[in-house]
Amino acid sequence: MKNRDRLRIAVQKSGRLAESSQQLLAQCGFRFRQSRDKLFCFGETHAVDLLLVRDDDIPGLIAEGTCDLGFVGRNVLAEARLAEQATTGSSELVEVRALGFGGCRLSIAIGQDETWEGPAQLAGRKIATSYPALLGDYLRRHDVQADIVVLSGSVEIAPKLGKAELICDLVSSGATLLANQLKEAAVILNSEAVLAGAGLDFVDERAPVLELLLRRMDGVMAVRDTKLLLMQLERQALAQVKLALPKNAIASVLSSDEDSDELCLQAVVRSTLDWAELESIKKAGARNLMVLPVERMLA
Ligand code: PRT
Ligand code: ZN
Repeated sequence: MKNRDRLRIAVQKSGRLAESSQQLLAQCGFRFRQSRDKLFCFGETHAVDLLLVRDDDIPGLIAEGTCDLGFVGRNVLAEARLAEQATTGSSELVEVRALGFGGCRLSIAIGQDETWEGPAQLAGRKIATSYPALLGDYLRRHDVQADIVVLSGSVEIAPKLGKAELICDLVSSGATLLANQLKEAAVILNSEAVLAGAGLDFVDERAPVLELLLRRMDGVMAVRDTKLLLMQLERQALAQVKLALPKNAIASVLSSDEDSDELCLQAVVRSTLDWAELESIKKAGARNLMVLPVERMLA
């Protein structure tokens, strides 16, 4: 492994993952200055630089050592990993963290009139996809032989064009399938954006920066759905109010005057809170309930 004093991360230049990836880095306290050609971002706050590229190039850049890490869909990473394993016998590409955005599924879709009875139904049929390694792996695992037609884009119109009978493509809302008279039959892979890497046991200056990045990312992700609940209540209502809080809430009583009957209660809640839940807390005796977003947490 080449020694380097700055960590280099590949990020999608534009597309579905671009904004959320950069936003996550900003939430971690990393600031960058973009080069004039907009392909490189120099880290101003830490020894971390970004390379802005097409998402399909990210696993290759990591595998060859040009970048140490990358923000990429699990679908792209898993496909590249399987393809590398098929050609070289192994792959060092790994998923370091799941990032909780860019969620979608890689699924097999069939005609709307067809009934799905299981993978055996795929035998001998033509399936169009941009993910031949993942589809091939699925077919092998189910002991089914089918004809994979590799397309780089517009997979959903392949059946209409007569290029294939079925498709295996990314689905999120399902609207694209519906518009093309197709329906989701089987999920091959549940995907989201991930932090990808390879051989991350650095012995140079990248080691402490990587540790800092991961620690801060974990901190940001841990509080993503966390809310801080503040409320006032009378001491005698405390037990009832605590019972009305969500099960995972961590509650503490804030009171400047130990003898006072008027208390302030704070609760850290690791889930979203809907109106009905707030109303039942109020009914139990809480007043002036406030729900505040939590930006950071250092455990
Ligand atoms: O230019 P570059 O090569 O970098 O970008 P790209 O066009 O190849 O990728 P991009 O930006 O479209 O997607 C990047 C990543 O976002 C994917 O690899 C997935 O991990 C993730 N993602 C999440 C999706 C979707 N949701 C998604 N819905 N990627 C693609 N789609 C497409 C899908 O291919 C289909 O055409 O959206 C359509 C289906 O959407 P629904 O909502 O109609 O089901
Ligand atoms: Zn792409």
